[in-house]
Amino acid sequence: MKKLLSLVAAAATASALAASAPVCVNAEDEENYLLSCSFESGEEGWEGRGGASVENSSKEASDGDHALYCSNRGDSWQGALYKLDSGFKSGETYSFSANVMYESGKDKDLYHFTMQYDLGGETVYKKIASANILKGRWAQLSNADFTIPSGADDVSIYIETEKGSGSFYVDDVKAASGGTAISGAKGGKYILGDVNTDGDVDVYDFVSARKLIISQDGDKSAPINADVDKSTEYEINDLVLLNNFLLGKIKEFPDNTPEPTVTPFDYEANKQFKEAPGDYFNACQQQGKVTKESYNGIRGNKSLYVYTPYDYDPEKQYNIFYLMHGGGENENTLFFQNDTMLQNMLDHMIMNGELEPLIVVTPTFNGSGSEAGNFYEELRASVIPFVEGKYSTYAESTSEADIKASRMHRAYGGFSMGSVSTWAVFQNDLDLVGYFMPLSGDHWQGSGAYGKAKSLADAVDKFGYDTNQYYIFAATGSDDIAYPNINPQVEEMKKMSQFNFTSDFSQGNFYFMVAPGKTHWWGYVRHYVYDALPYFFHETGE
Ligand code: FER
Repeated sequence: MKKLLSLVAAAATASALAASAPVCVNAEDEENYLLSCSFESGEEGWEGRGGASVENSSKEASDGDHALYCSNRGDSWQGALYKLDSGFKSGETYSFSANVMYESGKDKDLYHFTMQYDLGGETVYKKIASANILKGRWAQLSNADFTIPSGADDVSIYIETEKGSGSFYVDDVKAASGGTAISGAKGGKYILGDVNTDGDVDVYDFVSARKLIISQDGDKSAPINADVDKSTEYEINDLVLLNNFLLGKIKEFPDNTPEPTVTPFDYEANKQFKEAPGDYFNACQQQGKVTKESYNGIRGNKSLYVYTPYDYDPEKQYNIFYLMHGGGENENTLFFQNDTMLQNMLDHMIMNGELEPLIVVTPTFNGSGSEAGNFYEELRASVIPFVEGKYSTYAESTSEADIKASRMHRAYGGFSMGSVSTWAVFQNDLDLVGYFMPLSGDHWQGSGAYGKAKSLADAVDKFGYDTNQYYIFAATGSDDIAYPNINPQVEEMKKMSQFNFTSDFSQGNFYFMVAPGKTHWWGYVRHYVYDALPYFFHETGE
């Protein structure tokens, strides 16, 4: 009864309200809200947009005990949506507010509170409010003067992100008549100098900043708001700059952002098999070069091939990908066989901007004493030092320290027995390699699916890496003879905290792509390389 009364009162005071109240308005609401979603009693009419899921959650809340949790997002525009009812009139101005929070991924992320409507036969998307919000902090997205354009029909509001597909929480979504100040979460936004993250830059931030400098782990615990010069580290210079800013000696902070060593990438969270265009296997007008090299390593004299991209410049640094052949094949397989023609594919991908120029090496596990399962020893002792001493990669020298320091610019993959060698490289050389592409082959260490997965997880723990410091893009065909071997291993890995399953590597580190109907053949597998390789080398591991 109380609920009904408050709705009636709200309808009486706000002229723009329709007879039927929105699902969200409930008994606790103050009377001047046209909409108020507290999520204390379910999803309250909200739905997933474009395939995302929404559910009521009691894990987090900006107010009360519940919030709306939005997950299973495949893309940045998939989010949480609410259809406004006819109480909201086109041509009228409203005040909108929503609190948003996310728990994992980047330190800050750009969120949008967006309106969607039909106008003159077209769907229009218009940002109500946007903010760069800090990970783990509730932040308010609000706009007190937002006009729904005249003629707009079928109006919805939703929360989305600029990039990525991470999960987030929404709480306390409110609307009132235009000009109404709606209070929401305070602070929680990326504002340079807002060290205590309360939403203002003032002397209290200087007090917090000074405390952080004095404390032992100040650099680690400082919010990114304290790194006012964007150097990626919080240090004395930031404190001095904040002081000068507060005293009015400087009007803005200098930008000391370091030169990026990786490029950003718009990952798909659920990457599906896609064949390379047919002409990618014909000769390209901008050709790289394939050079045969011989080296004398721990398993004797052997050959390998090195692909250098079109316009290779030894003064520049290149990412490097070691790609291993399967059983009964050799170092020639990848570049000189009709069902591979990898050079042409790489040339086209690079020419068309799908892949940054990189070096690709095809070694072999053939040779006396050498086999797929122990190639990791030769990779460490002989192959990487030989190749990267001669070609320009991110390794500053061939010392083990410099090879380790450049591991996020190094990938290893392989097909069939080459995939067996890839899992072994993961288990034994994780300190040298950051990205892995096992194709149509399982791990041959550990017993049973669980044992295989466990031996990989144990390796992670032994080396001591965090989940943002190694990435696996595995693939095979649904009709591949190796599928029944890999799939159970993948299912066990998914249950382990070391592996977070998604192809959005800004959110997780492990993916398994299954190509419908494909069998155990390079003619298919080369397309997995086409799909997976662009996903590598975009994470810093920091
Ligand atoms: C597998 C891993 C490797 C697999 C086959 C191989 C059938 C290689 C076989 C060969 O080269 O003979 O999971 O599944």
